[in-house]
Amino acid sequence: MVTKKLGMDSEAIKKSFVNHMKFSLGKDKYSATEHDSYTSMALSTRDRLIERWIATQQEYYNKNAKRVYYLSLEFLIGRTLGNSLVNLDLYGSAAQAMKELGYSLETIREREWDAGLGNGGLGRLAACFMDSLATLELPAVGYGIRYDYGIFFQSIRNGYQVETPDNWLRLGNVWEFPRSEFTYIVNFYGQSKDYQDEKGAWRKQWVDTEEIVAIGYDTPVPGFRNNTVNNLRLWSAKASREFNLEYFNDGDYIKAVSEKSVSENITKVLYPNDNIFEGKELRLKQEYFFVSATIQDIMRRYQKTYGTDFSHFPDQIAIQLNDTHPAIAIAELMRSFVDLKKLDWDTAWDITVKTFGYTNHTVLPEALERWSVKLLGKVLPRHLEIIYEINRRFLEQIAALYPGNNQILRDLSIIEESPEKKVRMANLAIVGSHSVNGVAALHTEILKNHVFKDFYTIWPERFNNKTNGITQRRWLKLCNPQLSSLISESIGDKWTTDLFELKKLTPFADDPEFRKRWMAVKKEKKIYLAKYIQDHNNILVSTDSLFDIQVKRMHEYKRQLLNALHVITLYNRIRENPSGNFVPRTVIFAGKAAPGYYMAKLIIKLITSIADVVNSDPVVKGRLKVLFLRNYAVSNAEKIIPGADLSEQISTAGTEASGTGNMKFALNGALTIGTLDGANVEIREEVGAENIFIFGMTADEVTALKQSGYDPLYYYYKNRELKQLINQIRQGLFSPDEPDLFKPIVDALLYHGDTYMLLADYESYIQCQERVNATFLDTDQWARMSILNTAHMGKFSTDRTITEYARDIWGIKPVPIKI
Ligand code: D6G
Repeated sequence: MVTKKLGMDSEAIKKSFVNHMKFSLGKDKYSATEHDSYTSMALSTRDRLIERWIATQQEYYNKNAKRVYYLSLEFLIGRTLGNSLVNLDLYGSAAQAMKELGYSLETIREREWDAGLGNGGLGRLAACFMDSLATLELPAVGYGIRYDYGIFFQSIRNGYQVETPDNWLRLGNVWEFPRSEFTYIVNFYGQSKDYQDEKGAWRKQWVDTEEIVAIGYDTPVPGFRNNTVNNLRLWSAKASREFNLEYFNDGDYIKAVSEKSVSENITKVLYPNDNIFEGKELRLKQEYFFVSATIQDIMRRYQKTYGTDFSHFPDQIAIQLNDTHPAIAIAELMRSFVDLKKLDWDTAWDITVKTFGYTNHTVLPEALERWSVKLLGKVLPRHLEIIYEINRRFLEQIAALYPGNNQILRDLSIIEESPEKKVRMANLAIVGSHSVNGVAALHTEILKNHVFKDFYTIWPERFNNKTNGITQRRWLKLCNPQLSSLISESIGDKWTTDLFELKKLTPFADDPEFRKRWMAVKKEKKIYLAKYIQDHNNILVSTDSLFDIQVKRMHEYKRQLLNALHVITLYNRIRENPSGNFVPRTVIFAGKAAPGYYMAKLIIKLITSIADVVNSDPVVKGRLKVLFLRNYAVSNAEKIIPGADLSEQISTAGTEASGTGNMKFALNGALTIGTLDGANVEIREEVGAENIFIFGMTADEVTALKQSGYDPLYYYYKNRELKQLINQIRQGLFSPDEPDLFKPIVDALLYHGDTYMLLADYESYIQCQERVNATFLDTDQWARMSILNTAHMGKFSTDRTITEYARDIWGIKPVPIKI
């Protein structure tokens, strides 16, 4: 029997919707809740994904195509309904269908809870990559963890961040399919033992382990306007049946069953750290758990075709490590080949290195994963042995290259000797991969010339740059339909799959009529954002003011504090000259702080305290407003970013690997104020220095100043306004009930070395903000710059990024899907 393809018109969608309401949910118009309407709409959309999904997966087997496996501990997906509708080209008919049934698609979409399975940029990048892989018809599978609890929900109480758990699955998740047939046993603890195999050879065996079962949950990921639907497979932990037999035998049934939940804890919660390494045992278990299940799954798929002939492995399989979080996969693949498949070490190692690629995401020393040898040896004893063997062979090579040079051996070694023995996961990842890439040009240069300098000297061919990107389907078409329509009306809609098309907007910057329409759309998005702020944060803002926005994770290196210092400067200036002319500003912050990151949380409190003082001062009324929006997430980013006039990208040069928020803002026509850090450097190259506000030290100047002895007090005494505002913080102007509250912040700046050099960049930042004000007053000029920013964002599509990965690192080709 041949089933017919499901209809894509509004009539067909109405039918699906009504059917799902009745037969999938068992509801009628009397009992249906808003969430039921969301679910019915989502299921109707899902039906249309499934046909393409099955066809895609079949075709990959038929064509025996090489696939890339993208291993990431985070996939920050956000909502899926709107995105699926856009990619299926179904949004219009779905909206129509809902209208005819008396619903609003926009309202329905608001019912969907974000899949917050990530912290920030790294996780969102993985989600954008999945979108581009499918759009480019590339055979890919994403592998990760299905956390029961994603990134915490942030509320603000008394100005402080308060975390509550994000039980995102409580109402179910229509987008996932549990695949109980893809279950694997994952082992932990135990010991490594020698034994003689049937041929008399001595081998290693990992025994006396604790077993946990991994179950795969599949989520379809559609490409844009094609038939490709790739697979995202996320693992969930289940206790194995045998696990507590001993207790059963002892008759302690209750203990056996309750211990079950302990092993299921592995996939319970996402670690809420962004750019901070916390060497916790449970985290190590998460990393190994998902890696082990993934490698077994990849092996199963490979062996379906090739059995025990592993010679085709690197021609069939590319594995990309999204940071070092999955880097234990290198040892696991070696274990699988050598211990389980009985390959000799050299053959196994050759395949392994050809298979893996490693993406580095940060140069911050506190973010680099260094597992204690003791812990790794306890949890994964056999892997520790393998890592030692990899290291032994590697250092032998190095010693031959650099006879007598112990320093280089110490620097390159996978094992750090003192003060405590640690496994450097980045070193393991580099040694075990044929490709190492940074995520922006500047970042890759820093890797080559500083962080991994010696590795670069011995293996220059391994290093390459892949500047990050964003998917324009979510970050323009879906989140800003108004600007999308204006653009498509003017230059057609090819930009949806070829972002370089946007450069056709360039001549429109000189068209006064177009500029007017452009700014009218901007205004509409500001009004929409203002309404969101009013509804969710209960604050009224003026849409005539300059919307100055910094939204991202809270981290000292990102320097939200520098932005706050600018706010105080503006406040003081208005207070000192109440009748002066000031460009009205609304300064908007949002972002989560890691729950254990004391300084980041104190900075949130400082910002909310400044907001309390500024927003209630009648002198500044109508000229300055400050707000901290709670719970920054993908779904509200889609509302916040299109409403921005100014995008704050002000990290200390040399600290932010790339940034992707910077790209999202510029794509939506915001102007950037930023340092020459991460991808800002390339954004400036693309939009032209005259269309971006750059300030502060370069990465080289930062290094030089650090080396020559940086003295923050020098800047404090030199700049009157800076001194004044630091004194105000110190004296409790923003914390009258607790004057010493922000002393740790002042101390960090003045007496503990001001690690991120805010004081050195302060003056240049303030002057740059003055240029922003002057430009904002010239509406025509601002509009021109805004259009030119959007026009020159072509490079920053993940379509470009992924094309480069596929060509340079993975060696994979598109597989078009016909149905
Ligand atoms: C998805 C869709 C399903 C397909 C499966 C393939 O769940 O139709 O059978 O992927 O999984 P693998 O065989 O590639 O693991």
